[in-house]
Amino acid sequence: MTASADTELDELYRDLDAVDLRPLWTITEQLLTPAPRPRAVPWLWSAETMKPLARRAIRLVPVERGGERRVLSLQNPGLGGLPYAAGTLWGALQCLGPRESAPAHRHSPGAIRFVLEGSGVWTTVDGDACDMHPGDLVLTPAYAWHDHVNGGDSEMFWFDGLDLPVVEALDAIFFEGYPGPGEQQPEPAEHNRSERAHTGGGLHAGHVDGPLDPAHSPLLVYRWTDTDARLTELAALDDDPLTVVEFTNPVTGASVLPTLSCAVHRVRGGARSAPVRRAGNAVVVVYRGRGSSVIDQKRFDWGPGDMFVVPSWSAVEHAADEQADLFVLSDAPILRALGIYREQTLAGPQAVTDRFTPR
Ligand code: GTQ
Ligand code: FE2
Repeated sequence: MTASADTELDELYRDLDAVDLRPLWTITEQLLTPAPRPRAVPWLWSAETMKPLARRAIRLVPVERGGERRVLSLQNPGLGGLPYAAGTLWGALQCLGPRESAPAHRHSPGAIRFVLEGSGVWTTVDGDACDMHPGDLVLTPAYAWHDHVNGGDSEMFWFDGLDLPVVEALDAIFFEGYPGPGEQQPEPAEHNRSERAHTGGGLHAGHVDGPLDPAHSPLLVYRWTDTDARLTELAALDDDPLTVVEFTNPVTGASVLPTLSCAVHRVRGGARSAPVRRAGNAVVVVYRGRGSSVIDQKRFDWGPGDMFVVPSWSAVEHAADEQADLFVLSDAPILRALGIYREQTLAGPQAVTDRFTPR
C-alpha cells in the first residue's frame, strides 16, 4: 500500500468516527462470535457465606418504605459491577424477620420466589395471599401487585428470580408503589385462591419444548409436596442420573412466565449427569442434598441453600454425593419465543445431540 492510500484510509476512519458511523469490518468478529460469549462467569454463592450476612441485615436494616425489600442480589463478578447473576437474570436472597412485611408494589419485570427456609410468610399477588413453605414456588408475574407478609415468629429466607436485566435491556422498566390505604394489600378471608382453582397439574416431565404463552400461569403457587411426589414417581421409571420436572401453566402447558422457566433437577445419589450446554443463562439454587457441578471445567461443591450461575453455552454436569434437588431458573422461554434456543448434550447415555428449535 502506498503512503498516500494509507493516509486516505486513516482519513476515512477519522471521518467515519466524526459522524458516528462504525465500519462493521473492524468489529465483526467481536459481534458475530461463533458461539455465545457471556460476560457472566460461572460463580457460586454459598449459604454459609450468605446466611450470616442476611441475619445481620435483619438485625440492622428495617424493611419499610424507602428500603422496601431486604434483598441481597447475586452480583456476578464478570458483569463489571452490575447487580445481576447473569446478563439476563436477577437472582437474590430475600429475608424477612418475625412479623415483618415488605410493602406492596408492582413492576414490569416478572418474578418468581423459591422458598428455602422458614414458615409463616405469604406473598399476596393481585389480592391472592399465597402461603410460602420450604420448596414452594410462588409467581409474581409482570405488573401484578405484590407484598410479602411474615405473620409468624420465624425468620424466612427465599430465592428471588427476575427477568429484570432483560426488561431493562428493552428499556421497559416501570415501577409503582401500592396506592394504599395501607402498605399491604388487604388480606383475603381465604388464602391460596389460585391453588384451589387449579388443583393438580402444572408439572411437566422434562423441560417444556411445546407451547409458548405470552400470558403467565393462572396458578401462582406450586407446592413442594407435589413437586417431590412427581419427581419420585418419574425417577422410579428409569435409572437416569437426572430427573427433570418443569413447572408449567396448568391450562396451556407453557413455562410459568413468558420470560422465565422454573424446574427442579433431581440428581440421583452417587450419580453424575451428562454434560450439556444450553443457549441462555441459568441460576441454580440447591434445595436439598450435597454434590458438585463442573461448569466449563471449573468445579463447584455445593450443599443446601447454595446458589450458582451457569452462563449461556457453558457445559455443565452435576454429581450428587446424596440425592440432590436443584431448583433451576432460566430464560429459555425468551430464546424459544425468538426461535433461537439451542442445546447440546456432549456425552453420556444419550448420543451426542445438537438441537436447534426454531419457532
Ligand atoms: O420481592 O418484590 O429480589 O421487587 C427484586 C425486586 C425482589 C420483590 C427482588 C423486587 C423484589
Ligand atoms: Fe417486586
